[in-house]
Amino acid sequence: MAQFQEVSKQSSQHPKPAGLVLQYGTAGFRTSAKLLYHIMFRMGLLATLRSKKTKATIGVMVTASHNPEEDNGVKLIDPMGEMVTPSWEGYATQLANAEQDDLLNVLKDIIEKEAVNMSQEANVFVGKDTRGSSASLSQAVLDGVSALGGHSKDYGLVTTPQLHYMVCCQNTQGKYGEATVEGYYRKLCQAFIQLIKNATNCTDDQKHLCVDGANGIGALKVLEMESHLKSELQISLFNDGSKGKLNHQCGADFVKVQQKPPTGIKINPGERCCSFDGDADRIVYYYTDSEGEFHLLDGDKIATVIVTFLKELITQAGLDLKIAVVQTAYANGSSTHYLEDTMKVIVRCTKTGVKHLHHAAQEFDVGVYFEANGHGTTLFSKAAEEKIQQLTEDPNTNDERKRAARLLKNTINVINQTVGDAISDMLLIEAILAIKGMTVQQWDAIYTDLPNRQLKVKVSDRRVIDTTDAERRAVSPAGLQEAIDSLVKKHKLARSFVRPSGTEDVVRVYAEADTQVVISISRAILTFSSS
Ligand code: G16
Repeated sequence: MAQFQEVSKQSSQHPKPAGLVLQYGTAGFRTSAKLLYHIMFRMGLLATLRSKKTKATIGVMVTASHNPEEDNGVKLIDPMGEMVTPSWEGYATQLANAEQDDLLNVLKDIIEKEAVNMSQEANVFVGKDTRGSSASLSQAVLDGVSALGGHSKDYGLVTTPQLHYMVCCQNTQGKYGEATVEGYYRKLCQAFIQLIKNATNCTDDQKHLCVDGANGIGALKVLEMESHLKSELQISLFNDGSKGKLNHQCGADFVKVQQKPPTGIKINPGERCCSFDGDADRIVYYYTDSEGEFHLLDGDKIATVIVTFLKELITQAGLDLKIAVVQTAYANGSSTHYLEDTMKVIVRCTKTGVKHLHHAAQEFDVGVYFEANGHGTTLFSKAAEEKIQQLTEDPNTNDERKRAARLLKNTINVINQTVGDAISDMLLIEAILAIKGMTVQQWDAIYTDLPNRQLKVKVSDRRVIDTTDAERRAVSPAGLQEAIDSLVKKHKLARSFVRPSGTEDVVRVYAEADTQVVISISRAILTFSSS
């Protein structure tokens, strides 16, 4: 077959370093950029097969998100804009690790197992972040697509969630929106402007936000979007990439893990600020008080304010919709208690990785999912969207119910339901705070976080750690969980766990308790883990 000859020829230009083994991790492949050329070419091949199989457009995003500038990576996007299905993650790993002379066999094996019709057309959307290596790596993806005779559309520099959005728009024949970056801004900003009309007495302070762009793609895209906001949100942009290094001492991951403001930002006491990560799929908020103390409003607080807003509107609209919040083991214990005991909403816990949270959230009429690190969004079932739409059109509905339904409709339109999206989340939170007339301090005061720490430990092989119970307990190596339990039981409200990262070559250690003693727990575990 001519296509296979082309694959053979082109793959020799993107050779695999012999012996290199990589896994499709939490969000795709991720490692030092120089080791990724063969992976990119092969993911171009795989995306083409997936497109033929699903008869739909597939997305390939070249990014290493929160990782340092020297790394890169790739995320595969399925037809509805969600992360690629787990069985194809397995194929991705097989294809990535096939030695050069075995590549065609592995490829043919996937074609056979999935009964892929090779004469079916294939379409792949490709995007990239601002890393120096992204241009040549995304070219390798495009080469892979063309080697198997697929069509590609190169969106160039886009945020990861923008590419997810484009894929969904394309495969819904425009029902979800227009598959262009301009179309994305128009849809989100029009909905934001409609929402903000419900904010009476909105002061200039309320309309102002400091944004840390992590020196990445999110900064470029915020600038691009600004004119669509018609001054309803005034953004002071920091870490815009003009001088600083990507994710270095800035961005959502730095702020969340270090629990301090990024460098490169000038914050006045009380001022509302947020940080994006390197591909703008995560966001965290923060402020400093008059004493200079730093206050972080992470993914848990974001989920809480969103679910509060939605629950109020759903009640006002008189709708019977099942709402849930999906979290991971990293969720602060105070947030889970508040959501379950005070808000009385269903809370689910899944493994780390938005793909897991996304699927859990799909089981509800309204599923708000957020990782503590600020990665998340809200999903509405088709039935919920239809009920809301009907209510906006119902001539027999009273004004209060209609207003609530309209607010819900615009809320749905400001949200990117395909994946966590820093820009969309930012617009939603800004609208909620403005409508509720809520300051960042009032939002922060909804509940008080338990003191917590997250550390990274370098070990020779992180895969020796295996976990269960949504990563809350370690099953190997022997003795590790017992060591954690004996430390945890000495402290009030204490909780701790370890898990291997799926994006970095480290083990993550998390601990929380009612006092700063968590630091000693996490240090002790750190000592155990690295020995
Ligand atoms: C990715 C995933 C997130 C996950 C994070 C860290 O985020 O999309 O769901 O929380 O990695 O994962 P891990 O702890 O396994 O390293 P991003 O923003 O880096 O793509």
